[in-house]
Amino acid sequence: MFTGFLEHGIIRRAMDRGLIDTGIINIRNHAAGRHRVTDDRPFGGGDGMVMKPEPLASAIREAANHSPDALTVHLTPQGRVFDQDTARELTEIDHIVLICGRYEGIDERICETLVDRELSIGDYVLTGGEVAAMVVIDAVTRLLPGALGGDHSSDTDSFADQLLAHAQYTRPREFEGKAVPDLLLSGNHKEINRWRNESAMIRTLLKRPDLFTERSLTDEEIQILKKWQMEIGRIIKINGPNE
Ligand code: 9D3
Repeated sequence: MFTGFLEHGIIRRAMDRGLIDTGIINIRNHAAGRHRVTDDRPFGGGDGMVMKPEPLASAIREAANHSPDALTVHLTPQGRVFDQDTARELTEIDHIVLICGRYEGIDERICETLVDRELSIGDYVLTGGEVAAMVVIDAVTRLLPGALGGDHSSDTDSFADQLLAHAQYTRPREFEGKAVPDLLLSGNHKEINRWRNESAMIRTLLKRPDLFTERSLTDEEIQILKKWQMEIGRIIKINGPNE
C-alpha cells in the first residue's frame, strides 16, 4: 500500500533530498506460527476481530530499534482529528512511528503502554489506518523546508492558508466559450493581487464560511466584505420584497 505513495511526486523528492526517511514494518513478520496470525476474537464476544498484542508490541519495538526516541502515533477513528496545526506540530518531531490498525481495532493494553498519541483523519469510516498514515506523511512532508522547491514559505504563515485559494486560470485565454478574467491578463500586479484576495474571500464565504470563525480579519479583508455587503444591499433595495 505504501510503495506507490512513497515513490512519486513531492514525497519521492523529499526522500531523495534526505528531508524524510521512511521504513515499513509488516506486522505479519512479527506473528508466530505457520499461519502468522495477527488477529483474534474479542474477549466478551461480539462481531469482528481484534489485533493481537504480541505481534503489535514486537513490531513497535522493531520500529523503536530504528528510532529509540520516536513518538508513537496510533491512527484510529477515536483519535483527535488531524488538522493543519497538527501537521505543523509534527514537523518539529524527528522520529515518528505510525501504527496502522486493521480489523475492529487493537488490544487496549497496546494503546495504554506503547502509544503516545491517537489521531483520526476525519469522521468517516476507513478499512484501516494505512491511508490515514499516508495523509499524515503527505501533509507533514510538504511543510518541511525545501520539500516543495522554490519559495513556498508563504505557506507556513498561518494566515493566508486559513482561506480557500483564489480562482486559478491557465492557457488558453478562451476555453469552450469561457474567457479568463481580463484583469489577470493586464500585468497590473497590484490589481491582480487585490482580485486574488477578493476571490479567496468570496469563495471562502460561499463554500466554507466555517473557516472565518477560526481567524480574525485584516483591514483589506474587511474592505472586501464591506464592498460586497454594499453590493448585496443594493440588489435587495432594487429587487427586494414586494409589498
Ligand atoms: C464498529 C466501530 N468502528 C468505528 C467507527 C470500528 C472501526 C472502523 C474502522 C475500527 C477501525 C476502523 C478502521 N479505521 C481506521 O483504522 C482509521 C480511521 C478511520 O476509519 N477514519 C478516520 N481516521 C482513521 S485513522 C484510522
